[in-house]
Amino acid sequence: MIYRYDFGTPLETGAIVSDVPVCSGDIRHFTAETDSSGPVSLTIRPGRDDILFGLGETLRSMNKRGYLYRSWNMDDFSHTENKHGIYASHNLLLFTGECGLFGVYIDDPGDVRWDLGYTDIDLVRITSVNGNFSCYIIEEDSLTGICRTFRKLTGRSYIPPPWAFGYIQSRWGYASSEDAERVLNEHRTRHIPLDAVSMDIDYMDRYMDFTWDKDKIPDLKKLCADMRSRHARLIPIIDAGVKQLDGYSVYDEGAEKGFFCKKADGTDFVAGVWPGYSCFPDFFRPAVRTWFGRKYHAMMDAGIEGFWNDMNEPALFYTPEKLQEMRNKARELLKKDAPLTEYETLKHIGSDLPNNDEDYRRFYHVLNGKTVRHDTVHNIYGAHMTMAAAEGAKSFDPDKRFLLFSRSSFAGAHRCGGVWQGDNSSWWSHILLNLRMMPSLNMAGFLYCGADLGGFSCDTTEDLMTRWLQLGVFTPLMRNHSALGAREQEVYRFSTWQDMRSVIRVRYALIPYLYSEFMKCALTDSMMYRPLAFDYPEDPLACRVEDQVMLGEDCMIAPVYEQNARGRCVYLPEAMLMIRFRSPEDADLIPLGKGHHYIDLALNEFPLFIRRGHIIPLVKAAESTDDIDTSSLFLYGWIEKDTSFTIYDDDGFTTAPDLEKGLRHIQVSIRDGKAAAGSDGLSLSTDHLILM
Ligand code: MIG
Repeated sequence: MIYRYDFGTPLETGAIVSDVPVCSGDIRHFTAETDSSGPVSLTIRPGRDDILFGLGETLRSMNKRGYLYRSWNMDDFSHTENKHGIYASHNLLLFTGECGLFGVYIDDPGDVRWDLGYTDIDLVRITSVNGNFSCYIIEEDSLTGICRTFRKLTGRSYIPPPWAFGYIQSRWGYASSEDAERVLNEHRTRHIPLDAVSMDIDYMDRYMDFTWDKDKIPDLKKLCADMRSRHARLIPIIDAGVKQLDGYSVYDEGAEKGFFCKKADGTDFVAGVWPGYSCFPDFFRPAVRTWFGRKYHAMMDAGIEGFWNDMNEPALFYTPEKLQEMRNKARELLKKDAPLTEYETLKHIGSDLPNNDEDYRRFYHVLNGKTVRHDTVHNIYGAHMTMAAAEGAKSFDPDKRFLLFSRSSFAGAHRCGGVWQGDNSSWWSHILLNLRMMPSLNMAGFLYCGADLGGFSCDTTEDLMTRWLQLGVFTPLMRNHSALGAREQEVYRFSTWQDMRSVIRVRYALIPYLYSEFMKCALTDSMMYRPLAFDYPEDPLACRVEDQVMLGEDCMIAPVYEQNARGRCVYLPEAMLMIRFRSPEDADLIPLGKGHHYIDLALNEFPLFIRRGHIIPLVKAAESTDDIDTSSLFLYGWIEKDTSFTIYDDDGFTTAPDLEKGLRHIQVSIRDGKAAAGSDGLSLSTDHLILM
């Protein structure tokens, strides 16, 4: 059941796709407090042990209890525990425990504060700073059910092409045809699987969107074709800001048509980002989205099939106004023989420049014909850039899937693309952060997601890279990305690259299964990654596990995330078969009972747990998704009686996938202590089934 309550004058966020009538009377579960100055708060006193899940892309634990979060999309490359939010706002929070079982979604495009027991451990206070929003209360009989209903409210998740499940190598600094080809060569000569190379901002001509530097990439079409012939693809980045430069067609057109965000005086708002002073497309207007979306066509014409959209919070390095203020203040300080404290002040003036709240109040959008100031709709900007890109893909070829992932997002963008988790660091704690964010992103509908494997900022280490890849095997987006200046971390740079290759090869052996699970989840509004509490709500130990996650219908994952650990403790909420992988061809099968286990895991080993009674198929590893042979399946599982399982497959192309048509049911029967499986046109190996 969904209940909707409106406060103030709600603004259209683009998140909601179904009509829910507005309820009158008191809001369920919460007490609403309105403040004449604008803010509206919803409060509730959950039981001390009640658990809160959700908030999508936020830091800290899966159980969000006990901290203060803020929905305010922010370009922040330091993902430390003291932060209240990062690039995205996913305003869905689930409650389970004495206070009941329900979800609350705050459809507010502006600043929202989530005091989840920070001020008072027993009090939850959700505050909309502007007080204009719709609140949806979702009641179902399970956490999974609440998330499914949320998806009914906000629409089906984005479906990527199957090659998006391949391994992607990226680095800030890749700029040219030679860079892309070198990376591909290094992988192919060593037989390290690879499906795509992603290009960062340096490929562009002076950081201008939709251009490419002809000295670095003389023939994009040829580059794409050459890479395709070697079963790989190129994924360029596109930033939100458009360089303000006369003669640059994207700028000229946008300025002439009035498509950029404006200041109060009607002139275009400009801020400095990578290209220098830039203008920001007003993505909320359908005409602007159509225009910007079509700009992607030139690269699609050349053969590009995937893009990543960045800097769309939008990130602002500085505005001319703020810069002037800083100059004035600095001049003041430098005039006199200032004491040291004033130099401290000087330092702060500088660090105040980027992403400044005052700058976010300096420009306006047109949303549904109404002029709105940016800060009141800040959190839906990036989502609308994703929508523009998705519309562009659709107008280019309505029957083809493109890979799109974005840094900033809001509910609604999950229909149009995936997300990556932004600028993490090469820290061990960020493996865990990667893991914990997957289920909460899934709750909000973002199924296609993943983090920069190996870590973006800081220098990675060989063991960190290995352990992180071992988690990346199970994330839909499996991309190794790092920052300019950080240690180079392509797999082939390391002495143990063969072990890392084995990890990636396990990924390729699992791709048909992962794709199948992903598609089943997308087509049934389910979650591919879930906290254990979603599947074992009656098991109090399972409900508090923060370092293991359920994967699809059949599996659980538990990565190693500590340096020098040679294994870890794992809690099994039921009996499971552990596959301890060293490579697809070299793995131990160990049946384990419910309870706590210490699992020995050398650096080149990592586990996958399959629920007893379930079967998953693996295939022979390949060097690209093009080369995967899905006609021979190797079945893994621990079963005691005849068992069936289903896998989904399709042409990977259609934008209208049909679940029923794509499902294949496979029956495994046990006769005289031996398993036999049959299915038309498939060769099935039962050698890896444990029977007892
Ligand atoms: O200000 O394009 O999150 O992945 O490498 C940094 C350069 C801009 C931030 C992205 C990161 C990317 C980087 N970008």
